[in-house]
Amino acid sequence: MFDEYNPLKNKIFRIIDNKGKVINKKWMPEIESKSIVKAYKDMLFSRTADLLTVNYQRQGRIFTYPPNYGQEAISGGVAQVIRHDDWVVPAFRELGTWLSKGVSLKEVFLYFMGNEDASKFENAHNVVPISVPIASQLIHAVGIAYEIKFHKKDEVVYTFVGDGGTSEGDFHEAVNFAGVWKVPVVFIVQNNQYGISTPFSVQTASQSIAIKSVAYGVAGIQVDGNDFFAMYAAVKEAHEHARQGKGPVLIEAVTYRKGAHTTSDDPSKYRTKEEEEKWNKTDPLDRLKAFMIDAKIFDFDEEKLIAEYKKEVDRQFVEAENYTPYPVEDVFKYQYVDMPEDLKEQQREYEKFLKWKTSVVK
Ligand SMILES: Cc1ncc(C[n+]2csc(CCOP(=O)(O)OP(=O)(O)O)c2C)c(N)n1
Ligand SMILES: [Mg+2]
Repeated sequence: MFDEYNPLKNKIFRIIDNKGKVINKKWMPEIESKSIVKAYKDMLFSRTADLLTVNYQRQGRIFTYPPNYGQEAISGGVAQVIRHDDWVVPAFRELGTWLSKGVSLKEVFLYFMGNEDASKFENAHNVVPISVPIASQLIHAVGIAYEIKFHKKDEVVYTFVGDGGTSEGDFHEAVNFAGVWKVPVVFIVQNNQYGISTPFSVQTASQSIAIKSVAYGVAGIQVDGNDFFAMYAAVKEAHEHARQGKGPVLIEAVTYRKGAHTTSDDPSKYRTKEEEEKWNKTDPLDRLKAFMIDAKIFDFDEEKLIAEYKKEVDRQFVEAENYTPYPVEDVFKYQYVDMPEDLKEQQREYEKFLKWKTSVVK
């Protein structure tokens, strides 16, 4: 696959078209109908949770949240392949992947409510905390993969970054050394066309992100990230490549961020309705659903399912809301053994602000 789709050929790996028709039989993965249905339902759950979280934020019940809306097939593909002992080294827009590894929605909510307890991801095995400093996580991923290789373990590291993140030095350092050391790491670049308001057209002069893998001597592929089957097939191939000691793989998953960058952002300021409509035709859930209808395996009441999912999401959200609030000093106390004066001052100011807030917001 990595020869046929060598990024120098500038060819995107795709299996179904926008209407869900198989256009690339050769690479269609073998997958049972019930697994396809499950994958669709998982993606639908993730989308339901995501859309509801934006509503909670608008109700003032959670802080800033980065929606995954439109990017679900990427996690959907990873979820088919990733094993219990494999690692997830995420950025901050990996909802589906977290859920597939056993992170609870409640923990995700707590994190975006600012509660550090949630970062432990207690029931998830080998998932490291969310990383907001762009691309910094990639270095950690390569370090973990180095340890795996050193101790000859059968584990693969999955790490995620956005298109914007590929312009950070950390991205290049990470891919370079992953290549030199031939460590088992799969880099998944979620190219959702924007880094906040910066369009992909000004992110790089390279013909793709995938092609950057060539310079580092690493296998790479550009995949239609809104095509569940293509993502699944590419991730599976990357997984085997990494496990067999052939070194890292860089997957550029081409997708579109249908929502805002975060709930603090308004994309109507920097992109057009026409552009959004064009990408709407590539929606990952619509395409998979069209495939399932054709294959006569779409046999459930979707509206009813969404209603059930909403209840479950709400239940976990209320649990997070009722979780013991974190002590204010937690925000300040972990950086230094002895807190410097300016940090003490910040803490005092923050406490004063909170007092004021509770006096005006009843
Ligand atoms: C080192 C660093 N610089 C700047 C920021 C502010 N910031 C947060 S998200 C973001 C854009 C990220 O874009 P991209 O990598 O494409 O990921 P996406 O948000 O689209 O998933 C920026 C600049 C940050 N978090 N970290
Ligand atoms: Mg982006």
